[in-house]
Amino acid sequence: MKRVFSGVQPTGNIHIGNYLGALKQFVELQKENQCIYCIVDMHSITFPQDPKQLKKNILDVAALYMAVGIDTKKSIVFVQSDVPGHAELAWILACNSYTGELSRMTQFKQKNKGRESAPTGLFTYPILMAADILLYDTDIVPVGNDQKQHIELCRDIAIRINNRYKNTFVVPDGRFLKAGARIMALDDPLSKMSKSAENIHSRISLLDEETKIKKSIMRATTDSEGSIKFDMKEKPGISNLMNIYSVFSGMEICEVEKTFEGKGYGDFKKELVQVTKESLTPIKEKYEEIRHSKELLDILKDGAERANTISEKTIKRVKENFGLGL
Ligand code: ATP
Ligand code: LTN
Repeated sequence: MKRVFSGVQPTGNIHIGNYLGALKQFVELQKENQCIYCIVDMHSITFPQDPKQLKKNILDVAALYMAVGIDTKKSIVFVQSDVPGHAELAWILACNSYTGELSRMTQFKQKNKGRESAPTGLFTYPILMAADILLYDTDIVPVGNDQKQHIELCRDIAIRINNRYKNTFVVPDGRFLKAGARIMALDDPLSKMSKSAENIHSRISLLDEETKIKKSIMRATTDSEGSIKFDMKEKPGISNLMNIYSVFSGMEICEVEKTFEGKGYGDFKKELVQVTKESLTPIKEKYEEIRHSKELLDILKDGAERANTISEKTIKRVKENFGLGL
C-alpha cells in the first residue's frame, strides 16, 4: 500500500478547480492507498485571516472533504496546526534549503507582485508544504498543476538531506490529472481559477446556488467564432468550459466536440449548467448533513491523533539522523 498525502487551505470558496484538480483524486486514491488529507490552516495565515472566519473555514473544508466522498474510516483527515511535527520539521528543512531556490517559485512571485517586501511565511511557504509531505513518508501527492514546482522543491530537499545525512526521507511523486489539473477562470481563461479572485463569477464554488452557477457560466468569456472546438491556445475560453464539461460528464473531449457539432455557445453553456448542477447537488446535500453534526469535531480530533502517531516517529528518526537532542 502506498501512502498518499495532500492538503487544501481553509481560505473559503472551494471551487470546481480545487475539486477537479485535487479533491476528485483524493477520493479515487482511497481505494488502494493509505491516504492522509490535511486542512492546512498554517499555510492560510501567510496572509492575515480573521480568526473567527478561519475557524469556520476549517470546518467548512473538513465537511467538504467528506461531502465529496472522503471516507474518514479509511483515510485520515486532520487540521495541520493540531500536529506540532509540521512546524518542527519545517525548521529543519529550512536549514537545508536555499533562498535562491525559494526566490524562483512562481507562486511566490505572483502572490508578491508589486510589493517591495513580502511576509516571510509567504516566502517559506513551500518549505512548510515539504514538511507536510515528508513528515508522513508520502509516496504520492495528488495536486493541481500549479503545485508542480513546489513538489519538485520538496523532492530536491528530501534528496539533499538523504545525501547529506543518513537516508531519512521517502522521495515523493506528484500526481496530476490530465483533464482537471488546471481549470481556468471563467472571466479570464488565461489565469487559473482562484479562491481569492475578486470577481465571484470567475469561479464556481462547490456550494454555489443554482442561480449563481447559471449566471457565472452564461457570462463566461468565449470568443466570437462560435464553433465548439478544443484549442487551448486559440480558443482558451470555450476549451476551458469543454474541459469542465468533460470531467463532470465523464465524456472525452472528442466526444464533447462531436455531441455539440453545429451547435452554438448558448446551447453548450446551458448543457454545462445542467451537468455542473447535477454534479454539485449531491455534494451540497451531503455537506449540509455533515457540517453541523457533532461528529465532525470528533473525526478531526481522531484524525489528529492518528496523524500525530505517524509524525512523532518521523521526527524521532530525523532528530536521530541529525544528531539533535539527547
Ligand atoms: P488561491 O488560488 O487563492 O491561491 P487555491 O485555489 O490554489 O488558492 P489551495 O487550497 O491552495 O487553493 O489549493 C488546493 C488544491 O487545489 C491544490 O492541489 C491546487 O493545486 C488545486 N487547484 C487550485 N486551483 C486549481 C485550478 N484552477 N485548477 C486545478 N486545480 C487547482
Ligand atoms: N500549497 C498547496 C496546499 C498544500 C499542500 C500541502 C498540497 C499545503 N501543504 C502538502 C499537497 C501536499 C496548495 O494547494 N496551494
